[in-house]
Amino acid sequence: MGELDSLSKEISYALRHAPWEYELEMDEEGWVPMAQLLDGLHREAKWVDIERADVEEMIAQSAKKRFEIKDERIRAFYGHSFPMKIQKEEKEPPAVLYHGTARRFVASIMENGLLPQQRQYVHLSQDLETAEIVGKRHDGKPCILVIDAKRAWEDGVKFYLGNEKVWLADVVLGKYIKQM
Ligand code: HQG
Repeated sequence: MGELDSLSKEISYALRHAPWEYELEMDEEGWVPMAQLLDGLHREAKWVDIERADVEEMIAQSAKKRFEIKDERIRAFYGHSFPMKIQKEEKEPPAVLYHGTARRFVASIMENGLLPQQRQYVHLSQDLETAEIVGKRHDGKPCILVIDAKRAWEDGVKFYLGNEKVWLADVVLGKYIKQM
């Protein structure tokens, strides 16, 4: 793993899973002061020289859009797992969304719906290619599920914006899901 990938993993861990380990004060939208994040990272020998410019370079080089910097603050777009639920912007979804998953999870998903599991939200993909990449993390031959987001939205299911390729939802029932 390259240095920038390693930095992305570390910051994902800090902003999505364990902000307290880095003494971060996070607001309800997941923002933390950049200076606090850098201070937290500097306590580890590996990251003692890390500067804002390195974080910016990591974000620019990454294939996935995981973080956002605005003025003096940084946040993760999605993926959070700690108990304090991050408030996401509610938005009308595209008519169809996708979810790539393991074949072994499909029966349970069709019966119980897509559940957030360890995370705060269910993660959905804007396009097939993204769903394929997400699914491959769980299964070499992932199953792609097609979500009738239009019907779910019309029925009052809430969707939230992650980044332009990742959408979030609380739970998606099996009646809105078809296997490709
Ligand atoms: C499955 C990565 C059984 C669900 C990715 C998934 C994404 C069920 C797994 C982001 C279920 C959770 C999130 C049910 C859901 N029964 N299994 N009822 N409901 N599942 O990793 O969506 O690289 O928490 O299908 O690219 O795979 O970290 O979620 O397989 O955008 O930036 O439970 O994380 O982004 O797995 O991935 P995950 P995900 P990063």
